[in-house]
Amino acid sequence: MEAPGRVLKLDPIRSIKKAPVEEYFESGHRTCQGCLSSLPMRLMAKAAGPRTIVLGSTGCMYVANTTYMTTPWVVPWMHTQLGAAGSAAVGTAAGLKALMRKGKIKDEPINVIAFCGDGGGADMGLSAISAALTDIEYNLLIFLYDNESYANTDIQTSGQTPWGAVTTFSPPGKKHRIMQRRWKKNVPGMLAAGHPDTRYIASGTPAMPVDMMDKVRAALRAGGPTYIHVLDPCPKGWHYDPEHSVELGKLALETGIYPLYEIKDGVLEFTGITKQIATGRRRRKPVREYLEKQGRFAHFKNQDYAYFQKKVDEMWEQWIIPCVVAFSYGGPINITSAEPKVRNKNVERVNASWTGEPGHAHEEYEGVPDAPSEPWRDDRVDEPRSALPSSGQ
Ligand SMILES: Cc1ncc(C[n+]2csc(CCOP(=O)(O)OP(=O)(O)O)c2C)c(N)n1
Ligand code: SF4
Repeated sequence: MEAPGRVLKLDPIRSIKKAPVEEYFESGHRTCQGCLSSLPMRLMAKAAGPRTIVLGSTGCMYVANTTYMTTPWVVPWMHTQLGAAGSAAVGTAAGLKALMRKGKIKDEPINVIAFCGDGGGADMGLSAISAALTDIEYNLLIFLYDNESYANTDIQTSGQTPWGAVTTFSPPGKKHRIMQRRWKKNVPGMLAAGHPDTRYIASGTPAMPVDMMDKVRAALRAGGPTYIHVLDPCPKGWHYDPEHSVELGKLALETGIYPLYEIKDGVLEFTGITKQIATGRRRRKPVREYLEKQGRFAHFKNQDYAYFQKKVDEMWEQWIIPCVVAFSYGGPINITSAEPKVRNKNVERVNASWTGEPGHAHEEYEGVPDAPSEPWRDDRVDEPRSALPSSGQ
């Protein structure tokens, strides 16, 4: 399918040597040491190049990047209201198109990228992103950087905060060890399922920079409204030493908690470490390896690790497309035994490479009691917590 308008010629970035050396998100910002939300800004701008307009929703990536009279942005950048990434992207793309049609500016392809945090994109701005993804006549990319909290306003719980994590809104207390009882929303899966005309939706992480930059270019080449979700470890909110940011991003993939994939014209393909797991070439690590490196899970007991593991195992073993589409087969129509034409093409594609042996880590948990279905029903602790876990900062 052709892009709805002209798009810039952006070659795939398959290795770090293919990445441009020029920077369009420079030094001069004030993000925390080890911030893996500023790295995707840098990589995204590098991949998109100079003919790009960036719009930024309120959050760490706005506030820390706009100290009075300074900014790290080399490309044109504009602040947009929290929750308005989708609307700002459509408005800008439509405005550019109108100005070009009227001959007021040169008619040329220009990338429009609107970024937002998980608070701005997965919660407040979700409806505007959804609307933007149905406006198929405009070329734009919505880039959600997910640090799993409202970080800028002191680490509040968002729809992307993992189950059980400590935030300022969910501290473990005398009566309840687990205060954040919601499982993380599956935003890219939800957007892909509900917006079949969107030509490109992907997940990434700056811990895998080549994969992430390649996906930015693929989205911009595809044209139309597109969406990329990136997982960004945040030393301040996740309570770990900043030197471990990249390691944590990789562990999120290696444990299978966060999958990497792209959906091009409705066809899904896993990428990187997730592809290796899905095709049986790599075993998933126990989720405990990822969780226990972060102070926000320091209050976890064995039953909490076991519950988390159980939920991730379910994602891999019971979802119609592992880790992506949260339905299982069942009901009056038995899809597994139906003719292939009844299935959707994504399922066909995945089944072709899916071994059914995800290599999950049950055996690593021998001796741990079975995870209760709702562990917080029995989560009383005797002692009050004296302090938040050490952050190493
Ligand atoms: C409508 C509105 N409500 C609240 C705020 C206060 N506010 C500023 S940044 C922010 C958190 C944004 O969180 P997120 O989008 O996840 O980005 P992060 O800070 O994590 O980078 C909030 C609540 C605001 N600016 N506008
Ligand atoms: S609070 Fe987190 S997301 Fe915000 S600047 Fe610091 S490390 Fe980055």
